[in-house]
Amino acid sequence: MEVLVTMIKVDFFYRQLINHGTEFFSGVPDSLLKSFCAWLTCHAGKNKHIIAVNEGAAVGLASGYHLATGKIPLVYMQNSGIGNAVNPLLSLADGDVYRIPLLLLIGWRGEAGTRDEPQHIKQGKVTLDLFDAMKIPFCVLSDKEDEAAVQLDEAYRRIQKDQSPFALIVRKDTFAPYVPDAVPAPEAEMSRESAIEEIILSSAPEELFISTTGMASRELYELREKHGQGHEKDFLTVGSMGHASSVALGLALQKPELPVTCLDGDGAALMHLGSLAAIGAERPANLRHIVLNNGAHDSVGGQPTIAREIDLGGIARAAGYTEAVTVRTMEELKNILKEKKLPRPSFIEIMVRKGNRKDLGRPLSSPPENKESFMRFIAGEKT
Ligand SMILES: Cc1ncc(C[n+]2csc(CCOP(=O)(O)OP(=O)(O)O)c2C)c(N)n1
Repeated sequence: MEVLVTMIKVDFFYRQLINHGTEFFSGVPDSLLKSFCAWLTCHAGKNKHIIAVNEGAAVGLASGYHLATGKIPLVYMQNSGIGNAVNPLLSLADGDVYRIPLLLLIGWRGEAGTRDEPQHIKQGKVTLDLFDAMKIPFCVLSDKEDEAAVQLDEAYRRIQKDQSPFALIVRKDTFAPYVPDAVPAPEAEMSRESAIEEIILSSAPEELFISTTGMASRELYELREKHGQGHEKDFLTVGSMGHASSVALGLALQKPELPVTCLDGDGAALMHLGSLAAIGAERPANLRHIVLNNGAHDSVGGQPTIAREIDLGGIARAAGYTEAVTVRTMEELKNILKEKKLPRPSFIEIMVRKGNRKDLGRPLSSPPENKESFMRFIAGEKT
């Protein structure tokens, strides 16, 4: 029997939004919203689509847009980002405060009954409960265009009536694929994986690694396998985007005798850029912060970040890191890594290109197993 697969086309959905008067969009990309994000990047126009550094900032940007225009903006995010948005949703946009009308579009990773990564399971289970608790009305977006159109009518009716947010929750495969014309990607000589390989192969045997969410942690895991090394020196921060550097700082301060490297992404570093200031102020002499800058949210579809337009090294230097360098070629990277005297806390920005190996796997150990072997290694016990 033929199974009929229904999906919403993003141009249809976008037209519905425009017809309801929504023409400003801000958010942090999500793999489930990949086609919608790609459509916005190509069609929303200048100053009408801002990829925000974090989900709370997206609510702020949308609120500012509303103050300027009186119109209803849309804020999109993965459900992992709800936590970042809770404060401005409840203390700025909420009906009990400034009453900012907003349409929220939430990618529902980890929905019960779907297979997903460990970091999405709990978030998926509590997603609807979180909106209930925030008393933000919501519905799960239908994958049928006629039903979705009715849901949108109702959502806008509620937003207009309450002058406050309404959320559309988006299941996996709700939006049909949309592949935009090739968007020029920032050029770079190195891949992220080859940079990570060079870093781990040139590091001291006792160097501890705190790696960021997404592909970087998966590549680090597979590279350890490839080189027959164990995983006990690596803490893979599989969720908690933007907090790997804080985990590294917390660890480095308590274990000054151990060298610690944070392997960060540019999107993740931007998400909680204030953490650079915390590292600069604490100045742990054992911490090295490496940002793999591909100018993109590569792990969720390659949407652009602003990291290639700003001077991350300059920010780190101004924050108080002892040394900050940017490297563009493998030769430069090798030189820097061999330069034992690069005093810590050091900041190394590595320009890498977008993309990953097609057969890249996922860690086989669970987060608790990862944590336990990491802690045993630090405690000096045999793993
Ligand atoms: C708070 C939060 N928002 C959004 C996401 C979805 N997400 C997972 S990985 C990722 C992109 C990370 O980009 P970057 O740090 O630049 O690393 P890259 O994927 O490019 O290697 C995003 C947006 C998330 N996991 N958590």
